[in-house]
Amino acid sequence: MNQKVVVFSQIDPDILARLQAQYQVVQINPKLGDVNQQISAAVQDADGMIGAGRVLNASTLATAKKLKIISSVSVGYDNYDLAYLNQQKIWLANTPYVLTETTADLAFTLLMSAARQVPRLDQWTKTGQWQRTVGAAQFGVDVFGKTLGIIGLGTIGAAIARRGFHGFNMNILYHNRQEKPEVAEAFNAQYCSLNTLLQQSDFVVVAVDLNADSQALIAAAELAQMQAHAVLVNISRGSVIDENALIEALKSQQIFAAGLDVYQKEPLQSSELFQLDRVVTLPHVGSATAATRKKMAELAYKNLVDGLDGRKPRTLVNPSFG
Ligand code: 8YV
Repeated sequence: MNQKVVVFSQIDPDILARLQAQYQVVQINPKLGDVNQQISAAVQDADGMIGAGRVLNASTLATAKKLKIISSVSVGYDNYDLAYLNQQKIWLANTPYVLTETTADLAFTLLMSAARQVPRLDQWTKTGQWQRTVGAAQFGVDVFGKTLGIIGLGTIGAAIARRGFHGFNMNILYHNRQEKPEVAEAFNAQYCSLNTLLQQSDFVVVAVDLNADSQALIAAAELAQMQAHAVLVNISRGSVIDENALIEALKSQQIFAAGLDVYQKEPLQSSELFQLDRVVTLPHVGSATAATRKKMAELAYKNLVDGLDGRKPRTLVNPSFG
């Protein structure tokens, strides 16, 4: 009897077809009712799972009796209860590296859009408000040669730093749980405390994983240390920033602007952020190009097949017990 695979989010159709040809596939469909109830029922006799964007933990996986592997189509894995998966000896694989450059491109897109107020001025122009030479209300802030502070010098953070250093002649600061001189030297990045980074950066890009240390890492006290002309960009996870504190900082013009791709609650369908004209909001599209999502799906598929065949997946989050 073919092994059973639960597909718990939309995945690439080619990959889905391959899975359906190899395994007994059950797809979770939000239109059919409560997703967690569907997952609990489907995982009872499942051997593997593939997808993204769902919380999988002791509650949703309690009925899983023979689950070997969860293959996440994402680099972030904050929505999986890793301690529980380790206790149950369930492999968790993710899709790092293949999305690095695409996500770093998006981070810089947000940085430039917020710096020069592109969405706001686009609408201003299209709604016929350009009736004379622009004035201070339409001015942005310079990027070239300015100071870029990266919070989280992981693979994506390093790719963002490379763009700033080589592309815009920026001075790079970084804050990380530990110093990474072997990475930083490539773009002359200086390690500093979070406070120093916030005080000295013209642009602050948040690129950390979401974990116990980074939850609400940027709150009112941190925002108050930023410069009035500074721009904050978040491409990590929404919960790394206290969203209410950010709204207040923007309303009181403590900082110049923000570029956001992630939010405390997603999908975000209403928020005071939408009323703030110096905030650029994107719908969690960091890795969202056709080519990159295809690469992520391919890697997640290979991880799943390896795990189902008892081989250690190539990008494993929890290799400790495998
Ligand atoms: C994912 C992401 O594509 O990879 C991650 O961690 O946040 C995005 O690139 C998204 O979570 C859905 O797959």
